[in-house]
Amino acid sequence: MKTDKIKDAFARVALPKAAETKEFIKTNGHYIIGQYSIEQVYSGMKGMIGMVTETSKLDPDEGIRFRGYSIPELRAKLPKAPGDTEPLPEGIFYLMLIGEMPTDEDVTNVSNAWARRSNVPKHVFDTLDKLPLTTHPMTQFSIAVMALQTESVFAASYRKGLNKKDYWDSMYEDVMNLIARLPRVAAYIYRRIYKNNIHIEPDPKLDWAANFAHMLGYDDYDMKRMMRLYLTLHADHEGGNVSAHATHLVGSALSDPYLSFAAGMNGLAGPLHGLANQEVVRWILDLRNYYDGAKPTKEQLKDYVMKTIEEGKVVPGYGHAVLRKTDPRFLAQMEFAQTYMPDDENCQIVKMVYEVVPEILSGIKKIKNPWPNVDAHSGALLIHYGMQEYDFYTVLFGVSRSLGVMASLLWDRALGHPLERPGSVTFEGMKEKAAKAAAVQPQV
Ligand code: CMX
Repeated sequence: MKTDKIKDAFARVALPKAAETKEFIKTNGHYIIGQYSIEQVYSGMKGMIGMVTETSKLDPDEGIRFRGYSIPELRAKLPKAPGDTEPLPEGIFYLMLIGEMPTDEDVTNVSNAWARRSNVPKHVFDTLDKLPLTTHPMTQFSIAVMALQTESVFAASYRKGLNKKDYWDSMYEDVMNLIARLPRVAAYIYRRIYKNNIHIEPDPKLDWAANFAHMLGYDDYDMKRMMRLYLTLHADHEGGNVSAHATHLVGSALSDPYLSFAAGMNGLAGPLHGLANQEVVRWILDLRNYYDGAKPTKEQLKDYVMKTIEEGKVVPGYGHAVLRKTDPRFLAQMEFAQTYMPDDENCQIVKMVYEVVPEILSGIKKIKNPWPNVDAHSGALLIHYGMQEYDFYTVLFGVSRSLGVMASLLWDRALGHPLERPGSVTFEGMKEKAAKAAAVQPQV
């Protein structure tokens, strides 16, 4: 069989780690590392450590680090296409998967592997063609991923009989094939809905992001550069976010990567998670309409934010379950906008929103984080390059998120992580626990 350098590199780092983890649990498993309050149980398990994720770690104040590297460090250090200023997403995938900063050659290997594995079977397009055009692009994306499941190497191998130790091997094939295929699927959905069903063939000479931009119909260099940044920035946000956790949870039942990723995408499609990127643009366009299309003044903007809150809605793109400062992914996009599109009106409004919203949200006691997240900026960049169809934006997020959640899923299987099955209690059971705790714990 042909050698696969990426697979060999993964086996080199993952297999000894699996043995090390097993030993670690044997010697340290009895230590108590957390005590959680009833409030935390009711708060969606926020802050509870309930899983081990290797690919990235989120610090509330500093933001995300991928294998220890911050966003500015990654923008500087990850390999780039000749002449480009932004990293190739192949590099962040390699970093997350192998845990080592990739060389140019490593990134070329990933690029070539994905180009080779990118064929999408016809029945996937036929499935999409049966859906009403009004089906939301994220629903189409999830259905297409499910249709691709016929190709699962893991599912076929498991059916034949698979040793637990070898799960990771056929998982690797699925992970690489799935990531390779997603840009084609996503571009098909985009052009089917918005470009009269006229499709563009892939160009195997292009890197993953540039080829995606090309198939979407955006061949200018600037959009390709932006796409490389976009697909790098959205790749991962440690293990507990809805898309990562859903992928991990479903994968823990040994559902193959296609089934697991579709679950993650159904979570990403929620407005409190990835769909917020389309909601931000909708909110900005509504705001502009409200003021007859003009760029609003700061006072008008403040009034509009208050109106949103008084109507019982959230200000999209602001707040976060973990972050307590401005998201460095937002800052990277703002810096990109200031460099490449300083006069863009929507980007200026995004900046103005950033100057206005945190102060207002800070004044509302219940809101834990008044600062912008990744979704507050991305839409304005896309509009600048001509992609106005904001219902599609979360699909772009999904293509990028595949990099982190698929790398994590492969680690889950390589380390032999078990079926996930947290305990639950009834309300009566919770009241009993509270009464027992009240008898021995100090009253607040
Ligand atoms: N605008 C108005 N109210 C907000 C708010 C915002 N941007 N962010 C939080 N709040 C409200 C919550 O709705 C909640 O209200 P209730 O108690 O009445 O339900 C309260 O403040 C407390 O929320 P929190 O503890 O600060 O935040 P959570 O961890 O519960 O939720 C998030 C985090 C992201 C869902 C929330 O901040 C939000 O809804 N933001 C807007 C949507 C958004 O941008 N989502 C994208 C996040 C990034 C991503 O995953 O892509």
